[in-house]
Amino acid sequence: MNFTKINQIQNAFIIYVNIKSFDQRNNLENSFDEFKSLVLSSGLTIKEQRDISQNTPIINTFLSKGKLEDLKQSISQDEIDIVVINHELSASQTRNLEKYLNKRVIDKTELILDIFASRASSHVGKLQVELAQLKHLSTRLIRGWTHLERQKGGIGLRGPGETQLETDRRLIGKRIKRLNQKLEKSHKQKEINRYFRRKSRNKLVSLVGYTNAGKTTLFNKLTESSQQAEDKLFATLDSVTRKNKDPKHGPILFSDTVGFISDLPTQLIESFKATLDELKTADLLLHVVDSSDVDYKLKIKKVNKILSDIGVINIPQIIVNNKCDLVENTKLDLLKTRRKDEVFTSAEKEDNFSDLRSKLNTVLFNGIYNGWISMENNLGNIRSSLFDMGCVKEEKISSCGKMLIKIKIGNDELDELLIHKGFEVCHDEDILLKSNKA
Ligand SMILES: Nc1nc2c(ncn2[C@@H]2O[C@H](COP(=O)(O)OP(=O)(O)OP(=O)(O)O)[C@@H](O)[C@H]2O)c(=O)[nH]1
Ligand SMILES: [Mg+2]
Repeated sequence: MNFTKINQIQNAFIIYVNIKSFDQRNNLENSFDEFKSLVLSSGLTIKEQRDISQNTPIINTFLSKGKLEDLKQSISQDEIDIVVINHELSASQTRNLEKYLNKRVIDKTELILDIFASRASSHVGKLQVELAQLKHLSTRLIRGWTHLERQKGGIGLRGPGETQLETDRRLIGKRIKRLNQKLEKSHKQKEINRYFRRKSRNKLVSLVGYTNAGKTTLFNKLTESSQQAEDKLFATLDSVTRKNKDPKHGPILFSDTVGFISDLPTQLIESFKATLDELKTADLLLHVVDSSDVDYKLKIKKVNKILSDIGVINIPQIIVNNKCDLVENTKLDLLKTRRKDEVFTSAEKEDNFSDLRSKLNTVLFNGIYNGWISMENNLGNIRSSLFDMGCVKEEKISSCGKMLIKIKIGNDELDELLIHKGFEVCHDEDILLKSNKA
């Protein structure tokens, strides 16, 4: 199904509305800037902008009559192609505003959906975005339908326009069903991948955080990957999982995910459910924060709220204060003394990665054992799983024919293996003795 792309239209008049009756504590200090970044990310040019304040939203038009009148005078009919508002509008509010201003009007939801549509590159990503767009569209059609039905006096008086609406609704319903079926298949594949991961005993660490915090930059450094990291909102849409490349870590898989934003459209959350569901299976979340951002505290709360809304609860989290290279040293020192559990880094400059590594190893593995073990020969299956986990560093045979293996493994995992009869920890001196005799 084709959607009209808003970035084909060039000049935007953007309206930032501060509604005083809304909880002001929930308002980001830089929310006007964030709104402008969103508009620019969609490909539009900001021709004019208005920052207005209003006590409450008006049911029919969202904006008050006085404000609307003022806007109508300001919007140049020749230069402006589209009007963008930083709130979610109902279908009828959009329609009424369009009629009044004689311009196409889009709200924040439509703007974000469009950015997602332009960024989606994988097959699954594209399906998920189309599903979100259709769900959004279907709520509008339903509202449009009831509106017309009421106007014309109900059943029996349906005109040709209404029949078209009915057809549209049926086609949309059919397409939504089909998309859900296709996505179901890819969910199954994900479940299989999860099963094999658990079997391989690799730990899964998911990078989460507000959009543009630096998740992909950190992910690339940890896994020696080259995913696209950009100074753009929603640069990443598809989650990617790769093995850690640093020998100082235990067996870990890192997963880069889509960034969050305040008021993420519910249709998107629903459609990206499978991708987001993966977060529930993570052993640890690295919550990446842009520490140079004035709103970082509120953004941490917003990310945690979305995580709890999608059921990602009780998963250990390490806050990674990123972009520390942009923070003043005295401020940074103060923060570091106050928040000892958190990591302070610059993903770009690879600052302080040793602290990140040691915290990861402590949380995931209760520290790391790096040394020799000995095993009876009947424990060949444990030997092969140690190889599968990538834990084995060296291997020898002892004088009495036992397997001697140098491993690097989490202490928790080691404790589990020590339950097996014939599996023992050896000291380096024992190894020299035992293997010298061999
Ligand atoms: N100065 C500085 N810039 C950084 C750092 N880490 C990331 N950046 C920049 O911040 C911008 C966003 O980085 P990304 O890694 O794409 O951010 P993200 O969290 O993956 O963003 P989304 O995928 O949109 O959610 C890019 O321009 C990076 O170069 C850092 O430590 N210091
Ligand atoms: Mg990213």
